[in-house]
This record gives sequence, structure tokens and C-alpha cells, in this order.
Amino acid sequence: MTTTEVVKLYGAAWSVYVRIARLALEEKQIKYSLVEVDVFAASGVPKEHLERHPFGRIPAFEHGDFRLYETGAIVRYIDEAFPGVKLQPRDPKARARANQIIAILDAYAYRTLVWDIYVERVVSTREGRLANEPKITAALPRAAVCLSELTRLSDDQGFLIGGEVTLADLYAAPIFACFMQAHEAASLMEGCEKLNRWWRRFSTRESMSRTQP
Ligand SMILES: N[C@@H](CCC(=O)N[C@@H](CS)C(=O)NCC(=O)O)C(=O)O
Repeated sequence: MTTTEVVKLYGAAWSVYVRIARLALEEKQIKYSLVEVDVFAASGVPKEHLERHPFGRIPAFEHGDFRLYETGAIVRYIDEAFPGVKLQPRDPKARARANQIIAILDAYAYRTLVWDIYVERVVSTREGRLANEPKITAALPRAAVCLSELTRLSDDQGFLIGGEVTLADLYAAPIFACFMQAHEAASLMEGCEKLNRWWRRFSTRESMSRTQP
């Protein structure tokens, strides 16, 4: 396999999932270009993007003539096809925990912490509309479960799992970068000491500043 082919990521810097893929590329120190795609354009998802990603989401990824979409597949390919630090623990139990955290973030935390809380509390103000308060209120119990489970599952050895960066950190960090801007985060994060420590450390990481939207 050649690793010298051009790497392209199609998407937008504001996107949580695009940032997850960019963090993987940054941590592996892979050169790539980010090709801007506006999936919320008034005219709809651009036709050429639907050829890359028939579900109209971002990111989409290219390595030479190899094309891929779905962030989970993209970041695991990046980790396995390129040299550099390994972003997936070798130990089966640590790897399973990292994958469990990723699945929780994907299935529950992304929608609750980003769309229901961050978009309604922070983005709504930026867009000059009123927050949907019932939506935020309804999301709080689910958010609390997400945070307490992430806290419980983290082994607190410097990263979410273990003493090296893993895909679990790369999935969590872009979600937290949004969620922590909502004032609800302060009370929800009370008692989540492991998670607070992790965020204080991880948010200052170089890959995080290099992918700042
Ligand atoms: N399952 C997809 C989710 C990607 C995703 O939802 N991306 C968002 C941006 S963060 C998106 O494309 N939203 C456009 C839409 O919902 O129409 C993945 O893992 O890549």
C-alpha cells in the first residue's frame, strides 16, 4: 500500500464529524486538504457531493482513488493505513472500551449534547432566533446519563482510555468543544471530575488548536 497519494477530506470546518477525521489526520501527522462542501446550501446538497456520499453528510474522504464515507470507517482506515502513533489500543479490553465510548458518542451524546443543547443554546443566539427551551429541558436527563457513563468508563490515566491518545478522545473532543459553550454544561459536569480533568488537558492539545473551526 502506498501512503504518498493525496489525502482529501470533503466537508466543513464547523462540523463535529469532519473535525474528528481532521484530528485523526493531525495526530498521525498526515498532510491533507479540506475541500469545502456546503451540505445546507439553499439549493440542497451539491450533486457532486452526493456521488461521494449518497446520504449527503460530511465528511467524505479520498486517499488517491480510494473513496470512503462514514467517520468511523475513515478514522480506522487513517489509523491502519498510515504510519505514526497508533490511535487504537492493542489490548482487547482497552480497545473494546474505546469502541464502546465511540458508540455512545455516536448514538446518544452527539445528538443530545450538540443538537439539543449546544445548537439550541449557543447557535440559536448567533443566528438571532430564540432557543427551543422545551427541547433543551427534555435533553438534560439524557445528557446527564451520557456524561455519567463517559465518566464511569474513562480509566483516567491521562486520556479517556489509557495513557495515549485514542480514537475515543478524537470522537469526544469535538462534541465537548461545542457542548462546553452552553451554560448548561457547568451544572451537568459537576461531579464528572475525570471528564473535567480530561477536557482541561485535551482541549489545549495542538491538534485541537490546528482544527479550531
Ligand atoms: N454517520 C455519519 C454522520 C456524519 C454527520 O452527521 N455529519 C453532519 C455534520 S457534523 C452532517 O453532514 N449533517 C448534514 C445533515 O444532517 O444534513 C458519519 O459518521 O460520518
